[in-house]
Amino acid sequence: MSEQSFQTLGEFIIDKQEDFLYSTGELSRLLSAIRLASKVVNRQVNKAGIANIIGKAGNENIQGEEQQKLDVLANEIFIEALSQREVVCGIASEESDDFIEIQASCNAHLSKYVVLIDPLDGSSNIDVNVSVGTIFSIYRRVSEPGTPVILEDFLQKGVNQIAAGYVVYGSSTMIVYTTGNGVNGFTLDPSLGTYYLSHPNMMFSRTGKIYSINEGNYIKFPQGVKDYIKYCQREEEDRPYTSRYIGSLVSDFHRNMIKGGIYIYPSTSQSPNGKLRLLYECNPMAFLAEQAGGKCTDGFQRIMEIQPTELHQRVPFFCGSYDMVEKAEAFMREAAAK
Ligand code: P6P
Repeated sequence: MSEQSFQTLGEFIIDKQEDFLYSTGELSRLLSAIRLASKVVNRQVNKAGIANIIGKAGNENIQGEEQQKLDVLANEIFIEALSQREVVCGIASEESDDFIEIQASCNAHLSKYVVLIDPLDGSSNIDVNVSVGTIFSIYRRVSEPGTPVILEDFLQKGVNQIAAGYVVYGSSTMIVYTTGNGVNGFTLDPSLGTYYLSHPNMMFSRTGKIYSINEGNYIKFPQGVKDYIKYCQREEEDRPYTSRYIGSLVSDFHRNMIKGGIYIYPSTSQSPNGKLRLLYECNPMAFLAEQAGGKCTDGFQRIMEIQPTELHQRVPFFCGSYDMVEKAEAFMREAAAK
């Protein structure tokens, strides 16, 4: 890569600061904190195999999932980086039972942003060297500056997001994010520790030929999902489609945004609300998807219109190329009408 031909993430953040009328630079500092933390996590992920931090931390998170050592470490790294910038008054994380009020300094409680984060999504893939990711979502607090942060600051609809994005720790490490003016992707040059703008104005194709779902759960799926899977597999028109499932949301989403496709994690007979968490997985990915011309629903309604009621609530998730999500929804509505 000829560095001089690409803008760095730092320069991009500053350039885009003007997009925010009367921007005080707080969001820029917040995004820079995420950028720094991602580099530290990237280093840990890349050496996990030799640094004896692979494997389980010996305890469970609120999801009842075995916490991988890197999960715990990534959570600490992002919380530390965000706390030090005095631009975040509260953080909610998949790895922390309750939200965290930032008391780093007397100024933190005056800051206007809260961050919701899945610090290391897909972490069960770490031991088998498959890509993992960080997902983040940023809101303005709804409570008064200077007062303690409250649960309602976090239980906001996805349409209120100020920014959202992910880090994918894959064959290369990338940050992909939006502040509501399109989606841009930045690739890390590890030799310099610098992210460069490599994927400007990322867009989903209107349709695609990749469907991404854990078909091992087929027997537990709602009828509409079963019908859609059979539709994808029929030899008609531009089908059968290709099935691709990495088992890491960030990686499956990223591939679909580049190649076109749909990712589905539906409700099942065992998990009526599916597996993915609304606040720090589905809403940020939905913001990115819509900003990239895609669509994101729970099979019936727009994900970003769902009013959250609990910090770790789950929702069914259909996300990707607009026409593919529309088609899957049509099967869901048809099955529900029977
Ligand atoms: P399953 C990882 O645990 C995750 O939250 C997503 O990253 C991924 O897409 C999904 O769960 C995989 O779940 O049940 O198919 O293994």
